[in-house]
Amino acid sequence: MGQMGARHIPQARILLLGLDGAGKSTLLYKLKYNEDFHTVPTIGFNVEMIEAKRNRDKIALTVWDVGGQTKMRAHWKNFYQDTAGIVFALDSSDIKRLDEAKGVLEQTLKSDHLRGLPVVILANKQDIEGAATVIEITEQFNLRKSCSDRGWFIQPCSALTGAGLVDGFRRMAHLVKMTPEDNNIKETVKYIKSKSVMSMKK
Ligand code: G3D
Repeated sequence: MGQMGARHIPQARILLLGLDGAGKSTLLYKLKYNEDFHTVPTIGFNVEMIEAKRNRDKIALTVWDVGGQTKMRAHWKNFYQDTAGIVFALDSSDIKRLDEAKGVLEQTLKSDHLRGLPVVILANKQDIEGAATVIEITEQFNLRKSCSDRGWFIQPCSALTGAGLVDGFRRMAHLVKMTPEDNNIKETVKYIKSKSVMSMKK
């Protein structure tokens, strides 16, 4: 699909968040070359537009990976406005950092700008032996409680093999609420140009 086509379908901005090392860049890259999804490179290597089916309609998800290092997390809130959904990537194999990820997710979901927005948790790195399962993560993160005020889903996946990725983003396409004001790519470009923090991306 060309860029021209992408302009004519509704778009939703999705923030791809998670700790550093969770696999965000890898999964965006994998999606970009996945035949099940058409993606259109937009304005930077960490923003991808994914065309997804939502019932019979097509919608475009502009997926923003704004970096997970501690210094970048402080800037996540600059991207919250106009966000329609959150994809939170986890390194399910890094058991030692699961509590840190839980804390960061909880903190993120507390933001007023993100109130009620759907969240898809990608339990990434399932290809690694000993990775926490979605059942274990659901319990450890107390997701039923912490996400009780929004649509949510936890998807096992591997950014390395690609398994589960398309399903995760399809799930998000179904969960996002589309409104007439949904930002289009021009608005998105304008927005990011106004944000100097992009230069701080790792
Ligand atoms: P980030 O963008 O969230 O910081 P990256 O994370 O995409 O840079 O991934 C961090 C490391 O995890 C990379 O390894 C990457 O190859 C690896 N990785 C990402 N997803 C998976 C996965 O599903 N399975 C496995 N086994 N590894 C994964 P390096 O060695 O380059 O640091």
